[in-house]
Amino acid sequence: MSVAVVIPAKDEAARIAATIRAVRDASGVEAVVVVDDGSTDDTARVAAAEGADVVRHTRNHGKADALMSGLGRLAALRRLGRLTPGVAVLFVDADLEESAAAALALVRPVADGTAHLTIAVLPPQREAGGGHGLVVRLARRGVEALTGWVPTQPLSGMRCLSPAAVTAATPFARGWGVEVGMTVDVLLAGLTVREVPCELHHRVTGTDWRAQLHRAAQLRDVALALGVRRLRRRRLGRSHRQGAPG
Ligand SMILES: Nc1nc2c(ncn2[C@@H]2O[C@H](COP(=O)(O)OP(=O)(O)O)[C@@H](O)[C@H]2O)c(=O)[nH]1
Ligand SMILES: [Mg+2]
Repeated sequence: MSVAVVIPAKDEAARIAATIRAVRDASGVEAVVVVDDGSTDDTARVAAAEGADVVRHTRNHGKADALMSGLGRLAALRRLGRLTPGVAVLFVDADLEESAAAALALVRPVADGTAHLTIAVLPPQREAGGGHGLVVRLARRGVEALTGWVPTQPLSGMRCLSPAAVTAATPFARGWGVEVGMTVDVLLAGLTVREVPCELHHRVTGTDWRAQLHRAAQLRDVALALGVRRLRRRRLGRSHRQGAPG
């Protein structure tokens, strides 16, 4: 049940150590890569001190690029013989702290071949807040319209992918569109997606201006990821019709 963990992180110095510790010593975890996406705090140093393999972006590129950089590092580790070819990849947010261990439940269905992509479904969170309901609804309806499948938590970032799912899902949709784009691309490639309840707890986005900015950026990136895929499908439909024998 081998897996390589990729953790995207921006200004998570206060939480990253606990998150890394929660996954690093679990059986089957061959690598923990933290992608520090232009943090202005100590995230990279703390992550390295916990034994993670740290990739640094000198400036902020967004979550999708961070995950792509993580996959790049895994490819390099594979070439160096430090990672078993064909291992599953587990994406884990940096703000889960001790609860991150629960994300390892995503690995088994991928490792035993019953799913190509597993997605964590989180329980109600301890802190009040959240409330990006608008983006969640847009994402859910968008995925349903394109694939027929209705995700419970379409923006959930904890995901385990088989090598085939990685191929189908890359290059990722930009920024915060990465999760929605990934779900659609993996399903449209004919691969199996499964949701798995996981006892995960993360920092809940509040309601201050920073949180509002986060939601606006999420809304933009999710809408873009869906729009691009709708356009692609339309173009594909057109070329099929043109190619069809008359
Ligand atoms: N790469 C990257 N990761 C980010 C950025 N902002 C947040 N993250 C990370 O992405 C994950 C999810 O972000 P978070 O703020 O918790 O969003 P939420 O869970 O949707 O409210 C966490 O691991 C963050 O550290 C960013 O600009 N770039
Ligand atoms: Mg979070």
